[in-house]
Amino acid sequence: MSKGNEQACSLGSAINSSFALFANIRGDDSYAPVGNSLGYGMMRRGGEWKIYAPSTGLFFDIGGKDTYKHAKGGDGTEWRQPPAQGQYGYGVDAPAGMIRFEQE
Ligand SMILES: [Ca+2]
Repeated sequence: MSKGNEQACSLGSAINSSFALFANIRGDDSYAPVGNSLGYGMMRRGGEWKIYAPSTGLFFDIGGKDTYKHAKGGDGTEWRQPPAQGQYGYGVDAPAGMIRFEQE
């Protein structure tokens, strides 16, 4: 992948009706991905594919003091992909321990 390629995806990024999970536990990490990364769902299909077979990308980093060289991401923060039909992305950098999701 070339630097600045917005079509690139990595580190918890899903494309075309897939699911991707990136999970890192402990350690001081440095992330410098390019493009749609760090929890991103990309869909190049239309129609019913977006409704019945979405793309979901999740990025979890639990523990450590981490640095991010990307528009998304940050130590001790969470981020979410802007809503779009069939495309779901979420990332969290949490302190040591565990993460829990609750339905609102
Ligand atoms: Ca870490």
